[in-house]
Amino acid sequence: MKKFPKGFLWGGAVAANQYEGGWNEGGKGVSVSDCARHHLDVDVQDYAKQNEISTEEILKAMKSDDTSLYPKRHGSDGYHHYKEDIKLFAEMGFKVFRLSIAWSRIFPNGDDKEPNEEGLKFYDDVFDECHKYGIEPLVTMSHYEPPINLVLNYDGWYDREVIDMFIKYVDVITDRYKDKVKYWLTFNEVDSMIRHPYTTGGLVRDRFEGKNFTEVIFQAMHHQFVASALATKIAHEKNPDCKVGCMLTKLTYYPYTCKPEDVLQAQQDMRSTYCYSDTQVFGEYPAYLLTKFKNEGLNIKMEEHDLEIMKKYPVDFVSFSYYSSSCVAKDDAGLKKTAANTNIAIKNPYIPSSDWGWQIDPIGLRVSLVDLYDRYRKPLFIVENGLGAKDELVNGTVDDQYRIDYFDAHFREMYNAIYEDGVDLMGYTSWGCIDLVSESTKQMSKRYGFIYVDADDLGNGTYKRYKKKSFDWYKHVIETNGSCL
Ligand code: BGP
Repeated sequence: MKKFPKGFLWGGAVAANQYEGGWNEGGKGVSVSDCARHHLDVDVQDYAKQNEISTEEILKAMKSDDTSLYPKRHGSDGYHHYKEDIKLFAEMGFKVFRLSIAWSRIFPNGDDKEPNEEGLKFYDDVFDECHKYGIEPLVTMSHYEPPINLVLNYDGWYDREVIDMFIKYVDVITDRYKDKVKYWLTFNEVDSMIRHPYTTGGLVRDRFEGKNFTEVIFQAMHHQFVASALATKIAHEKNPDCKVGCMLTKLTYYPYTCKPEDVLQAQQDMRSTYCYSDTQVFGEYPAYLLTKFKNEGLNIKMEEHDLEIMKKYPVDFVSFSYYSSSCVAKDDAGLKKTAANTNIAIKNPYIPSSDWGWQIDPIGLRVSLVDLYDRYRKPLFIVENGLGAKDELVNGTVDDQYRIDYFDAHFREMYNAIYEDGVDLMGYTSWGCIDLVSESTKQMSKRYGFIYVDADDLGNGTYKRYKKKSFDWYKHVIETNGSCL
């Protein structure tokens, strides 16, 4: 195989709320994710339900010290291990490390007058550590981390005031790190407001009684679109050479059969996931979304300059997460559903599934890359992809050949997309390059990493790090810039 393009950014990704731990250290405030409860008793199929939370539950969580019930509070204990971890990433040859800044480390309550210097200093140290090894940080400004105060004393992202608070936070971080961070992402999986409004938007259903909750969700999303455009503007003002991207969940739908009704259904479902990135790339709402607002009677309040701001400051590149593809049919009664994060997905009989029922489809990654590039003609960045599996530590390592096979197949399709389809792909960061707490299950046992972290689902363990078999394999891929595949 030829090498991947010169300068291709190989690396890995984490998010503060799943990796850092140290939830109440260094002056950090409580975030929505710190209150997200362990759901040992809930099947992953009930993903949507897991993400519903009540005000009462939040108040209970705030008083609780039980980190086994709230395992994201431990994460992988990256707050105390980041130097060791970045050294391991450097050993693998990472060119880029994607992480998020926890908003509540910088502004513990979101509405504080002054930022928390200890939090700012923490990320200074993290970025310095990356640069020590020539690793470029790729920073998500918001990855399911609004301070809980914005939920309890405001209405989360439904509240227009939250835009100003977020912009103040963005102003502080883009100024402080202008010489250390070249790549920014505004909101992780901006479309996920639909699937988990609490973690994405700080929206708690029981606080909106009497209101149309779909309208609440789209209002909050509108505020994030405006905030994303303003964040792009500010980041460019602080450092004209920096690049700012949007980040979407790349859900790829195939029609279950060639029945025209199924084809239409798949097209409509694809459209309903693209419409959010369309807004951030083209700087305007697509006709599809405006029609939906009209047809469903959703009255989204927009201020005079909102649309102008969105148009003026679109993103520079398009990043996305890709885990699986799925099928849809017009009439899906009786068809087997997948365990993907959506209730419209039907099991595809031609492809295998992960331990969690997420269907594994490397060709779907190529399909996604081509679709996105043809649609946007902007550089693409795969910022999440990987296999969540039940790893077993034996004699200080994990024989995760299944993970190597997964990556190998996906990398080949990236190669094809670049060299056969002409896609401009900037880089690739595998999700959870070091084991961390899963977003959907809130469990450590759904592992993605090249590095094993000794901790269980209840947060017990030594938190010692161990290299898995895939560690050396990925190292070799990066060393040869993909030509060993
Ligand atoms: C994405 C999120 C990540 C991550 C990933 C894997 O949607 O951006 O935060 O968790 O999915 O999902 P899970 O952890 O549920 O396996």
